[in-house]
Amino acid sequence: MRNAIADFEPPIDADELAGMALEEEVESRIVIERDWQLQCGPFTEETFAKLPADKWTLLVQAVDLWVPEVAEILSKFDFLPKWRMDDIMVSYAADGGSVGPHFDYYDVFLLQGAGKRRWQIGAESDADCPFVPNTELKILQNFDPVDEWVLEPGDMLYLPPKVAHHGVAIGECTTFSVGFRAPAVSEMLDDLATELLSGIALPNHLTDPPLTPSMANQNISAAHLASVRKLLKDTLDNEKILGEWFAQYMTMPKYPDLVGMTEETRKAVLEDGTSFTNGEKD
Ligand SMILES: [Mn+2]
Repeated sequence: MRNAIADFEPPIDADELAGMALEEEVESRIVIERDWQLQCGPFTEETFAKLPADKWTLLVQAVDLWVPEVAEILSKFDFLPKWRMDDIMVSYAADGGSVGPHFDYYDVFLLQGAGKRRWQIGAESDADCPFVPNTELKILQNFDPVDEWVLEPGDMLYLPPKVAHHGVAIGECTTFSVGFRAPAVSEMLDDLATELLSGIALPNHLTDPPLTPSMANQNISAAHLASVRKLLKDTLDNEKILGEWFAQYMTMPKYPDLVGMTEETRKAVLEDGTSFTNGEKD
């Protein structure tokens, strides 16, 4: 989207971003292309003094929670439910800086701040794609660009989940990444189970399918699996349990321990009018 935000003036610059990365409460990372090194903040002045001249990136998570002018950008996304949004990550890249070709599991709007960045996109990818060895970063070993755009201040690229992408700074630049929440099913089931254990009485337990004498010596049969599946499905089919858990889950603050400092507020309302704030029923 060319000129998604006309006359966009980035509400935070590289120096301010680097300043944030010195703070203990702020989640930040530096990626250096040489050997694809990943360093995690908080950083010191010395960290920045030792960086190479080019090809590195500083990424600061949830800048919207610390800088009201950055949070203001979220008002441009009011065509989407607020509880779907995760945070605005702001990155600064030195000339040629990138975090390597990769894919994410979440939707993201990439809003160009200062300077220019060339974005290339590739095929839809998943965890089975080969990654570059010897780095913690999940960088795609094979990346074949199928399209590319050079983004200038105020331009925006929307990326659906799993689309391989590679953004390389042309000169110094900053990028504002408006990312969605996309929890994995394992994370959701873990949280749902914890929620169920902590309160709601569920009188349902596993029972047998109709048994026959021969089943005593059988392996786990499809009929047994069907019983398990039905029990789990019946639990998920409970609209109240699922709805209230989900609303709590999606309104959990990104940094629960810092709510007093960041004033992070996440809200969602169910169709029956029950409202939730920061993981609690109002
Ligand atoms: Mn990405």
